[in-house]
Amino acid sequence: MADAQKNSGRRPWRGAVPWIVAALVLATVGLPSVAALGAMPSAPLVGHARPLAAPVSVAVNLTDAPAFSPRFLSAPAGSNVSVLLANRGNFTHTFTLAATPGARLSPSLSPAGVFAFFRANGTLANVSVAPGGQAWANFTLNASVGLSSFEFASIVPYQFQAGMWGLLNVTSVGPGLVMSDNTTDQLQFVPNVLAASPAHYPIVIDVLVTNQGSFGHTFTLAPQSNVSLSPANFTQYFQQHAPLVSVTVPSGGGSTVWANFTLTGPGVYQYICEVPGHFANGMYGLLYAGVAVPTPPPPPSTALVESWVLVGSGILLGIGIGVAIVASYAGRFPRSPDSHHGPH
Ligand SMILES: [Cu+2]
Repeated sequence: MADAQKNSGRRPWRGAVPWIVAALVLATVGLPSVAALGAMPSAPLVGHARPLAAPVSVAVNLTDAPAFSPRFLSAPAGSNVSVLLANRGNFTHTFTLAATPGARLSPSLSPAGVFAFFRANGTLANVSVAPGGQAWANFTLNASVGLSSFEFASIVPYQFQAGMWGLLNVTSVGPGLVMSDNTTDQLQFVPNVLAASPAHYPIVIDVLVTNQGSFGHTFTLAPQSNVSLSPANFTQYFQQHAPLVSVTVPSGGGSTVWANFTLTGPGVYQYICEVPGHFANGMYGLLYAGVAVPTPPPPPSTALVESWVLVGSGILLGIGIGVAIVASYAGRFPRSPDSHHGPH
């Protein structure tokens, strides 16, 4: 009889269990995801740049022959090249690399002529290495350099004349960073946010623009960062500041064009479509180079979801507690033997 009393006193609680469990489940499952939603921006569609050419690292010995060993180096266009220079001799040598592709030193040049050559053609690297020492020559091969070769030499007098020269051959053509964008007949760029995080400047960026609609467009990029163009002023602006790139996106679905340009520094660069009326319709985008894409505030719908989850779990918890109170209150009273058949 005591056991039966205990059981009947505990059993009424069971009615509350599903409600409390439901409330807990909603709270534990719903709230974290709502919290995540709240923290997460309504992510704009962002096109991200990706590197194409992997960094290249090579080692070159500088000897008293005098010579570079190896004499011929290779790297793809659009790559960062690091050359570890080790001077194995007893004389100072330099690794002086011409910046002009295809420019070749004439074997008959005097020491002064060698200096003049590098002054005229510029240098991608000019590193002097003491006897027994090591040094790095770091430089970037422009992505749009094309298949070519860059000559390097030691500019210590008479070392070039004695044979201390070599060639860096560009083995493949490729952009530094590539990304893609699309144009639509709704007169929009999709995405209208491009993000690039170049490891260095200048950086060549090649954007493949694909026409998803039938109208023709242009991809025209402002040469200055943080300039806010308007449909009223862009024509005058571009007359005074030549676009970094301006290409025509041919009409017809699926047609593509590459917009290739070189950025000299980080910033937010605006690009627009110059076809009359398109920019006014909102056909522009922003390229964030080395600058974080701003995160917009969470949309109102997130707040709605959040409040409903809170209210919902509160209601369920309230029902559960109510059922538990009623059940425990009812459980204190002895029942008539036929009470479980329901009220008459
Ligand atoms: Cu357009």
